[in-house]
Amino acid sequence: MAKVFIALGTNLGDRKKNIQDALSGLEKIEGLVIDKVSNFIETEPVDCPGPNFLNGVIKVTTSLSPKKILEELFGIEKSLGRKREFKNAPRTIDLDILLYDDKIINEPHLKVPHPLMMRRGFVMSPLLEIESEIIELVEFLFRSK
Ligand code: PH2
Ligand code: MG
Ligand code: MG
Repeated sequence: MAKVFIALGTNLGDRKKNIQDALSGLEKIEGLVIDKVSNFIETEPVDCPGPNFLNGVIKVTTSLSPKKILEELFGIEKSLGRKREFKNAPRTIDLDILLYDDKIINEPHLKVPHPLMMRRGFVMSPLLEIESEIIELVEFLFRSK
């Protein structure tokens, strides 16, 4: 079973409902169990225009491959009506894989650990809230890249 951290972000529509809907979508994925859910924090948009976000992080245990998780996340984004009009356009929900065990993955549509995670307070703050010890792995992975 793999230990995976997923970031959630929303800045369009009813943000609290979007988070709830995304979490219930995640709960329904077969072969994936949610272990921890951070608080959701109000954050100002970083590197994009638009309204403020709600951001949080969850920890899951899963038997699914990184690719399969990515597909499932994409399906939930789609079911919540996400449109990709331009890069970093306001979104009902964005679901990003942050970490998948201690794997380093460098594929065109899948980069793990998430390349920008360490630079983003809206990711690191909820991540460290739920699992402060993970910082050592994160630093190790970024040194190894
Ligand atoms: N996501 C981005 C770009 N900028 N800013 C905040 N505050 N929260 C996000 O989730 C976010 C962002 C790209 O996915
Ligand atoms: Mg994304
Ligand atoms: Mg993102």
